[in-house]
Amino acid sequence: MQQASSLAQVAPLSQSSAPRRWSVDDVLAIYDMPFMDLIWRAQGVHRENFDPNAVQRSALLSVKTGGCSEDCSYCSQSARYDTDTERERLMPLNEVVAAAQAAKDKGASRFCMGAAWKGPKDNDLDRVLDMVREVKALGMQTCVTLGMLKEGQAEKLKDAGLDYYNHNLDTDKEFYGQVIKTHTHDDRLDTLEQVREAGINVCSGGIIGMGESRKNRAGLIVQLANLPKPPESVPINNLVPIPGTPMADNERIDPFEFVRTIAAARITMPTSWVRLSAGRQEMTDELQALCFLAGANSMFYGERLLTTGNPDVARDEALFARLGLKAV
Ligand code: SAM
Ligand code: DTB
Ligand code: SF4
Repeated sequence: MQQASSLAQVAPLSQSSAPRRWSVDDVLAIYDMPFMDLIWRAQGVHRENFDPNAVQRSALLSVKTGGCSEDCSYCSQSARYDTDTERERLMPLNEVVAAAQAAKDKGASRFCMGAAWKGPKDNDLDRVLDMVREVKALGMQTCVTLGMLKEGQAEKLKDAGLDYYNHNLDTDKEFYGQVIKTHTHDDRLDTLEQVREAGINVCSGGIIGMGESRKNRAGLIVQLANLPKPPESVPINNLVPIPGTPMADNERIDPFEFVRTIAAARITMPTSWVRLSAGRQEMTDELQALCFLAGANSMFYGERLLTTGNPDVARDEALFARLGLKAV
């Protein structure tokens, strides 16, 4: 691996107030920094913009599981792969509200509801709008991830009180076609634009460990950071290999490469919340601490992600106590 011999070789932070545009080479130079220099720089950017000891916690609930028409190669919920995930209908409103209340009681500040759809049909969206209204009424921030939106749907979500819409670019434009063939990277960008125009906060990130190159990872970071306005929230997922999917036997990525990706997101998107997302269950507490040091300041909280596990609340509470972190 080629390493930058001094900090001076890496593009300096922009002094002007205009958002800076990053090139893939800029971000590759960040990735190439000696690890200690990289962490130092990322932590510096982090401290200029955030309380370094505060971590935001979102709970996740799959409100409609499995049977998805799309072919995303990493996903347990695609109808095209023979996985252990059972198909389920859209959950009743009262069960969703009860789950949100339980998450709030355990200390989550945001409730994120996910649906295995290419995109919502209008009558399904109406039911999700009720969920957003009721979860909001509990005093929680609301987030949904429903796939691609048609015109007018983002406005309806905004009117219902939605705070965040999650829609990941997943990987860079170049690698995207090797992961997903049923829709395009541009389709994802279209939905992000609709969400932005409706005045909803954008949550968009990607997955590391799908067989992409470092250049692809840098490309993803550049595409997120160079959006007209960077996402307010940037989830960085470590692939959870799902038996039955084409990525079931993917080689695990070097944990330091994952930390470098977090640092690259922090440096290029200084005011965004960077979320240490899927894959946390398999990480040691020490690796998670390194991710926080590299600028991650948000996480999924509660024992389940959508269809896979997440560290239980007791483990996370102990981690917060050991590191002196506070939840926001
Ligand atoms: N269907 C909607 C969509 O694709 O936008 C929402 C749900 S989808 C499961 C949400 C995100 O979860 C994906 O974009 C992907 O980034 C992440 N994800 C899904 N399966 C994953 C896995 N096995 N490992 C890591 N991240 C995963
Ligand atoms: C995101 O970036 N990660 C979350 C959330 N947004 C919706 C989903 C992770 C899913 C991990 C695999 C699963 O549980 O099915
Ligand atoms: Fe469907 Fe979303 Fe899974 Fe793709 S990631 S198969 S769109 S649920």
